[in-house]
Amino acid sequence: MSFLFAVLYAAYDRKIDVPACIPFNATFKEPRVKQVDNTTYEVYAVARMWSFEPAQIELPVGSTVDFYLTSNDVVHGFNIAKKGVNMMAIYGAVNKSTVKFDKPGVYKILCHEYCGVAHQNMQAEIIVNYK
Ligand SMILES: [Cu+2]
Repeated sequence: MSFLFAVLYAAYDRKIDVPACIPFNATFKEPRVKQVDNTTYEVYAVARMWSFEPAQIELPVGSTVDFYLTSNDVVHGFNIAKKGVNMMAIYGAVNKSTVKFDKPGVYKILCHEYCGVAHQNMQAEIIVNYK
């Protein structure tokens, strides 16, 4: 129990979103980037053997992004290293994490859960730049 509080406190203190599991429906299997307002985006990411869609995501500096993640087949990982994001992509389930991109750069998304022969090629990228 105290571990849970420690995790929640750490997340709150560092302003890191705790990944959440949300109810699944088929619309989460349509990969897309949706702009909600000037600084807020939703990314619907779908992992499959052996790629992520969308494979390239372009965002302006200062964006806050809700990532909704699911898998089309086996379990995959979804790691944005520079952002400390570490989620699992699971068929029939949706995981969510919110990330703010304050600095320009290329942020690699890597699969960190072994998922078959081409696992090591499984990546995507987020390009954050000034508009
Ligand atoms: Cu993999």
